Amino acid sequence: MLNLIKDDPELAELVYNEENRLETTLNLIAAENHSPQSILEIMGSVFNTKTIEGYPGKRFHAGCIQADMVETLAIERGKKLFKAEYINVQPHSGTSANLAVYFSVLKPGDRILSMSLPHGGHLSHGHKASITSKCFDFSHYKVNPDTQMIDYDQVRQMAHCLTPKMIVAGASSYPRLIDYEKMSQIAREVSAFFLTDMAHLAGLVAAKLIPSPVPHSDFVTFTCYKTMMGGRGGVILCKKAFGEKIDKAVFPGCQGTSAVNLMAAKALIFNLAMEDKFVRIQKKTIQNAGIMARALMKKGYHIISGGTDNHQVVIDLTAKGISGKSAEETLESIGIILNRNVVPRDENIPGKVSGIRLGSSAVSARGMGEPQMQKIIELMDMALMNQTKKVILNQVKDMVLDLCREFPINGIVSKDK
Ligand code: DSN
Repeated sequence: MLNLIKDDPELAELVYNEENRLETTLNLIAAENHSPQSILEIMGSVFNTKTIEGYPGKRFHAGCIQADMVETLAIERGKKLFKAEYINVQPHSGTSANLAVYFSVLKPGDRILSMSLPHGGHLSHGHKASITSKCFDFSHYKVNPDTQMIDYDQVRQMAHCLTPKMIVAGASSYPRLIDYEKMSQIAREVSAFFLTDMAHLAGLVAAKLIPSPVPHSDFVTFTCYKTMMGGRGGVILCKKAFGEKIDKAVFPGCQGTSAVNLMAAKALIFNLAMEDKFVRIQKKTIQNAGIMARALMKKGYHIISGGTDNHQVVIDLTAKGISGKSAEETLESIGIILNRNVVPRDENIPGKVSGIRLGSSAVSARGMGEPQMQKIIELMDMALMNQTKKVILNQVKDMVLDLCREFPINGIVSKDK
């Protein structure tokens, strides 16, 4: 950071403060993780400079020898890791990846069936505020009101009634496994393409700890910075038959020049994901989420779907008389960082957010296990039950800080020495 300190001390200080914030707080944001230092290094490398358009061997600018090798490495490693027939590593984000998939085989206005956002879906699955809903005609399936899990009979019924051109599986707030085989069967029954967005789950799938959607899906999209522990950016996996269409939809269809530094970070995390250490962290991630869910239920919290099979725990706070926003704010004030989250009951009340979502990835990457998860839930509960009591909140904050100091972030997720 020596050059940054010279060129812009104000920004350098913000970087320093952010490092400090991460070290001194517990990160329970389900869409975040701590990346190896080498990921930060490659993202800030000279590959940031290179402008490229096209694909390896077919570029529109000179000087692409190394860039071609970087993209090829990411392609080869990604295909191997996920056992995919075809891969495109250029999307700038998960939303870009999803847009490219929609535009690769659909025409504007075509119908798509995906999961409703308050029930767990993602903005780019056709939420009214997203451009995706302006380009395509989305309908949304929901979770079963009793089990709060996907109701496959409802999905089938909607698919047969609406005959969508594409069905989307995948969610940003759904703590249960998805039956990809069943979803793909439903898609086949109505001759729809089948896309799975595994943005939240890619690391768990890469570690082979939960079922992979790859064998069952025409297209799979994901991002690399959540459970995957890598840098920013999206990826598309698909059947070989769609490869050419996907490539054209990404460039020049939805994007211009792609980010070589991000593709290099993708190549790097695909390599690290084949190591035992990555698998151990992902195992811990799933165990830790289960421990937190059970500890919360013991304390009387309503856990959406009654548990978790992945890295997420979603809590409906209505019965505790606390809003998602006030829980998020109280917890941030004592150093526990998570996000307020809509839950199924919020779907018809604009602006209402009754829940919070926890993720176990970052604390697991830090090396924490069962005793720390029990402690975190103890501290969370103490803070939420004493939201107006400054003295208690300060005591809890000190205990959070002690826990953070015991488990420093640096070096945790790099290769075993
Ligand atoms: N999809 C958003 C989330 O899950 O929080 C950001 O990745």
